[in-house]
Amino acid sequence: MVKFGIEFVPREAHWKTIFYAIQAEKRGFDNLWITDHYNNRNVYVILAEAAFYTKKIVFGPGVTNPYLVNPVMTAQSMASLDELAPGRVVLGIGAGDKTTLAATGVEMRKPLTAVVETIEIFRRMIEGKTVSFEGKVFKAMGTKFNFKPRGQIPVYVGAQGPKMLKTAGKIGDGVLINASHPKDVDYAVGRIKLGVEEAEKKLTDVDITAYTSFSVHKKLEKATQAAVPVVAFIAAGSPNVILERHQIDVKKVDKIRGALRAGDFGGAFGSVSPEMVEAFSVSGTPDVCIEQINRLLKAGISQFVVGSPIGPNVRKSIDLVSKTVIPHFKK
Ligand code: F42
Repeated sequence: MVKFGIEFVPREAHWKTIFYAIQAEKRGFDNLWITDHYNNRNVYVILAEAAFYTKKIVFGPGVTNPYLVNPVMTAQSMASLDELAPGRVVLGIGAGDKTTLAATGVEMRKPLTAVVETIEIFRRMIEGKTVSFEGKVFKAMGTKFNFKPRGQIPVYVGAQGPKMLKTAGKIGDGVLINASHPKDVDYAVGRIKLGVEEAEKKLTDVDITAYTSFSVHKKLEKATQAAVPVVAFIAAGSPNVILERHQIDVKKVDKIRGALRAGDFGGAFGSVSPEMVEAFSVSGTPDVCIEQINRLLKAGISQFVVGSPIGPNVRKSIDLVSKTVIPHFKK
């Protein structure tokens, strides 16, 4: 049965995120993902609070990166979190968001290698081993915890590029695909499959997760309107190959890119077309969302993540998803 996850960007006060997390758990969500960017609230502070205020939801960073947080510190944070909520934590790790990383001046060197090495160090530390590791990006020279970690923690890899997707299939317990459209998920699953085969695993051994931009409201117009700002940023950040996959005019997206660079948000959002909303979000009435989720299920996902903006009113939209969308798939 498909799992439902929910993503929160902790740019709001901690108690608001936790309020929504409690609501999501009560309303039947299986997974809680908190994004990690230096310019929002700290992901582990929010997750620690979530550990105390929730009982069964599975949660973790979605996703942290190896550049701002060294692999041993990721292992330490996750092992500590696992003591607060035994067996309920999962690690989401990715290369890191280029734009926010650029602002810190930290160089994003060999992102694929960095993610692979992080997972290697992470897993060994979590198993309580003394880690001696000499990678191309990271080193661990006899690192070991002064406490006994509880043991294995599943690792989900945030991936978009062809190599990262394949690697995620090969070494990940799950993959977080940043996509909302079956065309993109189809492509991703094809790449993940290659990695799964290389590791002699089954596709069902990997939790294939669509990390979507989602917006639901009883009125279609209100749902899609709420998705527009997020879609503008996704379209602007999409490589041209993805725009071409959706037959979106690159010139129109260049206009959005220019407006965003100039700080003209009105102009940027005003240039978002219905095709862009279709390509880069799951948005609409509950029935429309159900239809779109069905298409993603056919493309091969096992977890659907309700991501930003969730809807014009987050609290009401969580309720609406829980009353209409989740029961459709979990009856
Ligand atoms: N990023 C954040 O910073 N915070 C978040 O909360 C967050 C959430 C999130 C959720 C789901 C998801 O899928 C992604 C998310 N991201 C988040 C973004 C994530 O951190 C990455 O930026 C995003 O997934 C894009 O990365 P990518 O998978 O496309 O990989 C990039 C870096 C890439 O270039 N991949 C190439 C590929 O083909 O997949 C591989 C490049 C390669 O092989 N490099 C070589 C190597 O060894 O690393 C080196 C080549 C050389 O230069 O020598």
